[in-house]
Amino acid sequence: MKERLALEIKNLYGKEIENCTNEEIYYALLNASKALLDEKPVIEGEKKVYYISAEFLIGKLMSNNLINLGVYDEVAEFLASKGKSLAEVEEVEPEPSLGNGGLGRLAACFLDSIASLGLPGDGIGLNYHFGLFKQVFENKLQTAEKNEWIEKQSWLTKTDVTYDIAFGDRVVKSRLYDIDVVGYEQGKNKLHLFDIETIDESLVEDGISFDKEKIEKNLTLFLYPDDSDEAGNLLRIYQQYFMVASGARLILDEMKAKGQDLHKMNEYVTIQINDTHPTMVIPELIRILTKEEGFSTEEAVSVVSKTCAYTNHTILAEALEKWPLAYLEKVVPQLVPIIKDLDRRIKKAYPDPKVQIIDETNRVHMAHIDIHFGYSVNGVAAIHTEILKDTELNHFYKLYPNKFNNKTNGITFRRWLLSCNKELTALLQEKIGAGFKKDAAELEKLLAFKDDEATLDAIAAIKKGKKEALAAHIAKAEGVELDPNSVYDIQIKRLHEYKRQQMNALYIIHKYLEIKGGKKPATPISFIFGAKAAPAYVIAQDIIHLLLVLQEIVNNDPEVSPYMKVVMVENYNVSYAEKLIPACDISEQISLASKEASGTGNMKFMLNGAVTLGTSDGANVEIHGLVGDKNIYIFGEKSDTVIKHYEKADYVSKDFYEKSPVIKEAVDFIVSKQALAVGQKENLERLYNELLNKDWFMTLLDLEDYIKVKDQAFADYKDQAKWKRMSLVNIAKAGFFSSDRTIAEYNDDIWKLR
Ligand code: 26V
Repeated sequence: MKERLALEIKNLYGKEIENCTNEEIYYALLNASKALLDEKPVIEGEKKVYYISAEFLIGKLMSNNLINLGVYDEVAEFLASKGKSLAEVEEVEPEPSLGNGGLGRLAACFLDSIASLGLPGDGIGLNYHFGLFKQVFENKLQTAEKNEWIEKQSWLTKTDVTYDIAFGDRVVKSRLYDIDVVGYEQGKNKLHLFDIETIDESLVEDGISFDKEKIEKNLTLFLYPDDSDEAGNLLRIYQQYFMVASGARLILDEMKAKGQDLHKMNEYVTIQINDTHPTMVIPELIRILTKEEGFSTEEAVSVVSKTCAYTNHTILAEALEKWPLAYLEKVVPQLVPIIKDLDRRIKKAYPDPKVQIIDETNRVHMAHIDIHFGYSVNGVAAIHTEILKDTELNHFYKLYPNKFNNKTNGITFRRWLLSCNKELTALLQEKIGAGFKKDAAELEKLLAFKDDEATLDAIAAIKKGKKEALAAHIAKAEGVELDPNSVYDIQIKRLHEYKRQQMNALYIIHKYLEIKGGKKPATPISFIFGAKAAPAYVIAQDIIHLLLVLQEIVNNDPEVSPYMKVVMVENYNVSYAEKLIPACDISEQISLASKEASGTGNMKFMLNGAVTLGTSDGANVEIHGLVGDKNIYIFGEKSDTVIKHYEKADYVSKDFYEKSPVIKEAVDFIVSKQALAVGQKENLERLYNELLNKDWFMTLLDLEDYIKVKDQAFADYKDQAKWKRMSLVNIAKAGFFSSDRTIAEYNDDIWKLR
């Protein structure tokens, strides 16, 4: 690899590496890496999985690819010998933002694990030119800008594959772009991203606004454009059909090229449908098989149903897609007779209105298509799957108990340990050998060092180094000075009321007022946030505003700032996560129990030695089970209690506000003179009223317990001997959350690849 890189640099620039900029080195390294990737064998097998997803939040690829190609150290050492830093070179890469959050990042981790396990499996998605928006703060409010990431030279390879995709009112040409996905010391698979040939980037005016009706020009401009209006919703349907119609063609073409019999499709192919966004692949395949391949409807429905499997990632009603039939009639009229036929079959077989595909208001329930006409339905954490079976999808579970299964999420350790925490990786290797890199369960060997002071100190020293590095980055990027000796308390995830960043904000207010009243914390605290809010989600914007208001009040108060700081980092993304996670002491996982399907940030933090402060929700429950009561901070009402509150509609936030002076004081601060002096009246008052009169995600229900347990965690941090042991146990028990384990389970139970 050294020689390749040196040659590349000589050919491209005709000068020595020492005299190259990081940018020049990056593009030379990109070429050299792509050449090495070209030589990797494609992973082959009798049966292949296609993971179809509207999101693949892949992040920057250089570091991961070099690690998986087995050349990272060689390149780093070579560059160091020339006075260059690979870490700085990696910074040059623009970050694609092809996902919102957990669902998209999970898809990226899964592709890494599928290839690393040597399984044949490709991703199918869309090549959004500006991805998710870039977040910029102005006047303590979020604004959105386009995120450009596609350059002349990139990991994307333009292919010759094109398809004509017909909509009700137009035909659009799709073109396939590929990104190689190389496994860890393995061959490669592909991420297939479809784009339109006629894209017009100049359609984007200021910020992220554009003409939503010019489909031929806008279809792949952005990920999930604003769906608060009809044009936005229609565009989403155009995007979804464009993705699945192109994907279906590709799958069938690949089968034909291999001489496989379409009538036995399920023996050669399995399609994993990531949430409901790719659901139209089911009627589309049925349409192609009947209209073009001479299948009877009966046979087409049967073979497609044995080929497609569905993963559910949320129980939030507003996130479960239900498209008005009229929208489908406009965008994809060719699918409507098929969807109506599927609906008739269900109405005939099952009278229960709760399981129908088309409801009485003519909305098409996409998840219902997946469940009836797929062969597997899985949730993404144990408690989530139980809630699906017992409550949300109980009517379906009764019909098809054998389709339901759980696949607890995982994360790729290549990115979330080997790449983002090389220091910890090296220490682990020294203590327990390199086996954990291939078999994450071997991390448990670290437990033998639970009482070994040298190991505990070494882990703590690595954490300290990461906290210093993060402080330096935040000082530069956000202009906020953090004390690396303070406790780093971090909440990073999409902004949503169910994730309850507002509860964390209320704790901060509480702590601020305590310090003003003379009660100082044992150790200074840094409260760190990162979150993007959907542009049309008003209350989420208000919560961001509150956090930025608190940042200004707290950090500028000389009485308080030596004891606590608040920072909301701008444009939180995968690269920022890679800096934040290794530096964290306390991982905030405080969703309202039952609402967070799994969470995957919780796993990344744990793997890097943070201790979880969380509710009994999603994968927190499994983390709790693994580390035991002593190595986690759990608070709040359990999911069954929460579900009962919803059923009885008996939660009244004002009661909690009126009963508790602590709660009242914190909530009132939002509209205090002090807050209004630095914040916007409209935003703060709206949030205050929401908390007092609605509080749909029950912030005030758990606030007192949250304060109590969080105070305990901060007090315990003072006992460093205890804390270091907790940190070690969390690392040692994280092996279960390797996405290699998750993918092995998908394969054993659902895909059965050969
Ligand atoms: C989507 C939407 C769209 C409309 C407005 C509100 C809303 C709220 C939530 C969502 C989430 C869609 C699905 C999703 O991203 N689920 C996440 O999937 C992760 C991977 O399985 C999991 O770890 C997270 O807990 C889950 O929220």
